[in-house]
Amino acid sequence: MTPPATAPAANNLEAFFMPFTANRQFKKNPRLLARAKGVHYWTPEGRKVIDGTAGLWCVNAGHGREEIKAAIAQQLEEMDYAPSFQMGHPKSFELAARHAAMLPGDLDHAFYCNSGSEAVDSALKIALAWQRARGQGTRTRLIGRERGYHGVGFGGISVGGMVNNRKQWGVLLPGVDHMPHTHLPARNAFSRGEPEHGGVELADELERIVALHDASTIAAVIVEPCAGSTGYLPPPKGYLQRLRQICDKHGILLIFDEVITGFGRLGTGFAADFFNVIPDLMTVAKGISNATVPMGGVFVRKHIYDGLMNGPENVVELFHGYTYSAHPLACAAASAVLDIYKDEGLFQRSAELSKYWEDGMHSLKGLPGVIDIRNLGLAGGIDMEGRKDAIGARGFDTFVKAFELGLMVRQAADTIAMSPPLVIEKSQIDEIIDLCGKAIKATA
Ligand code: PXG
Repeated sequence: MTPPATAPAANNLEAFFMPFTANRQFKKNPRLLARAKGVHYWTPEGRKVIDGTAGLWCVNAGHGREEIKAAIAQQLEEMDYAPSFQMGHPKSFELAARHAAMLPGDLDHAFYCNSGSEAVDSALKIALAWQRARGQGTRTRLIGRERGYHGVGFGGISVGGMVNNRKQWGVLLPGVDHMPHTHLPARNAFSRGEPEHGGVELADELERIVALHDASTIAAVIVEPCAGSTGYLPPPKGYLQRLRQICDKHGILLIFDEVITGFGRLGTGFAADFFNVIPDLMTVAKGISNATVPMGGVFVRKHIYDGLMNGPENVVELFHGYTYSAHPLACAAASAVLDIYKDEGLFQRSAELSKYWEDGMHSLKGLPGVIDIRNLGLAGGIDMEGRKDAIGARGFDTFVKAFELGLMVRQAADTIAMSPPLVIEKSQIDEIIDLCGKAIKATA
């Protein structure tokens, strides 16, 4: 179904202070999206663009899903809003029970919020509160990783490791340290799936950090199981398993930030399933609601929840939450999304398509300036050689060219990342790869 073209865009773009955007450059030469259905966007002029990125890694079930629309509309009719502080509404409990049932291991309690950034800050706070509740209040350090992206709250940028997201904001949280990132192009370039080399030795860097600070000062380690925003970096074999062992050995909580990997991206419900490593806490957002209503969450294991349920019963156990925690519209949307994932077997579909996707991505090897291609599940990254003295220029030009050709990709410096909706067809994967290749050639 092709949505009709809409009226021309407003002619004044000045007032909106755009996020993570070169505002002045954009406003001189804007790229606008006006409609979406399935795996396509349409510009205000009616030009069709295939969505190679599921929006921003979030529209896993495809755009314009009628079932989600109906669930949101019905909820709006019944009750627009209800507080979740000292009150409750049925859909929040129902959703949490559904999430608990689909999560691996004993990740069986859900805390809800409105975004990945809030999920990360909530998880870090829960980790600190839990350590304190079990009498280990000296454990206040948080360990992240270079090139990590954990959203834009002060907690998230502190444990995050992307320099541009940190350098404008001063000293950030104190007592944070970082493990090295896991990108080893000299040893692992053009890996298909999990890279072979370096997993255990990279994870062992955590031992070095523990030796430096002493385990008694460290509350938690947070990592994306497969780094997303930095250009899609699948972890080398054995890495996450080893991190789990080290955390267990030292009483450190392990947090998986599954804002991108959660809800089917790797062909399993969660990366925790894919790697068979159960974190103590897991953060999610994006695919939880198919991006229809903003929502995030922290899933916690039984011992974390139980550890906080102490003291007098009339005392609030966690002094944390948001006005819109478990917003009824978000819960209604998230529940409808779970039905779609299940009824259409979308996680399985993602797994089945991942080999075809891998072959497509790696067919771009040999294009001018392409120095690495990586993939895992239904996503991947392509590194291009940067232009002399102009880091990111080639990447940006490639992103713009792709959009002109009718493909949406994401760009981080000179890396292109793609992560199509899980409802993508093989012929549409062919189209994405073809257009991406053309954009790369055009900017050589
Ligand atoms: N954690 C991870 C792992 C993420 O990928 C967040 C937290 C923050 O989520 P919110 O909902 O607060 O944005 C993210 C978000 C990109 C891109 O181009 C990635 C994200 C957001 C925007 C762009 O890679 N990830």
